[in-house]
Amino acid sequence: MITPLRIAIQKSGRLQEDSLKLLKESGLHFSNGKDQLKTQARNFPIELLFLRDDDIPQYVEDQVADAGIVGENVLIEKQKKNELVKRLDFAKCRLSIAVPRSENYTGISYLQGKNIATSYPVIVQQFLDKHGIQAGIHEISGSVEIAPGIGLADAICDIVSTGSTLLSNGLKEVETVIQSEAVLIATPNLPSDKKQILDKLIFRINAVQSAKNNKYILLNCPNEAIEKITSVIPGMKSPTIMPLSRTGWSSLHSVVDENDFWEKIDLLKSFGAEGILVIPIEKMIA
Ligand code: PRT
Ligand code: ZN
Repeated sequence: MITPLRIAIQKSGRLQEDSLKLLKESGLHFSNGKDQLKTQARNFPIELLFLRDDDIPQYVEDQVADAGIVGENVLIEKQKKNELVKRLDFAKCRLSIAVPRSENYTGISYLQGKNIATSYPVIVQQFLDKHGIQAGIHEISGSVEIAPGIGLADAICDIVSTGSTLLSNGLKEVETVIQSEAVLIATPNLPSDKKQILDKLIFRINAVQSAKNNKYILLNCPNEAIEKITSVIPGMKSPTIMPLSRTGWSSLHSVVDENDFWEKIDLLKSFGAEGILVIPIEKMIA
């Protein structure tokens, strides 16, 4: 029997839903009943452990879990023996320093001798050291944003996404310390049977991610425009061209990167493309 690869994901919170969604899109079927501590995929040798995100790096270091999904902020803060295997493109945020809006912040030297409240003392210390600043770090585990208001600290360092939490607490963001997103981590030097399972999973995640970043495009064009259009949307190898029943016209199928999609559409229209259809792709393997 194959020993399953054990992956730790967040039990509840901001990472849980997207972690499960990614694994499901990668073709794993499992039941995830509420309050379960672990579950086994029905069609793939993977077992999921549901844990608090802060504990995942330690479990991975101890090899109780072989891999895990955490925010990069937690990975860096915990300083465990974890390998960053893959960035996962969700739960994007940044860890930033913020000060009361009324303060005249002139630059990083403002922080010299000040007190900073944070749940990320290691990352903050690294940041201060890098800039040669001496400041006090006051570690608190939650509601960091209220610290300046109650006189606990002069500044805070916390996760920012939209910025509305800072705004509603009378704070302004003054320095970005790190950018973060969800990451897949693993124990370094996994045994080869488990490494093989992890590699298969990574292959599938890559297919899911490429599909998200690309669209399938179909259009009609006069035959003389095929060459120009192909140079704009070359696709994976080359576009598929099929003749239309109307003489002198073809249907061209290709793949286009989501990011430069609108810009390319304008160009394609200027070359004479018509009847452009753009369709989502579910999985994409180059
Ligand atoms: O219970 P457990 O310990 O597992 O969860 P947790 O409460 O520690 O973590 P959780 O679920 O809040 O966040 C998990 C991970 O999501 C974090 O480690 C980040 O990597 C990522 N993430 C992404 C965020 C946010 N966005 C985010 N906006 N984590 C927290 N926030 C909070 C932030 O702390 C602040 O209070 O949201 C507020 C700021 O949001 P804006 O939109 O107002 O700027
Ligand atoms: Zn946590």
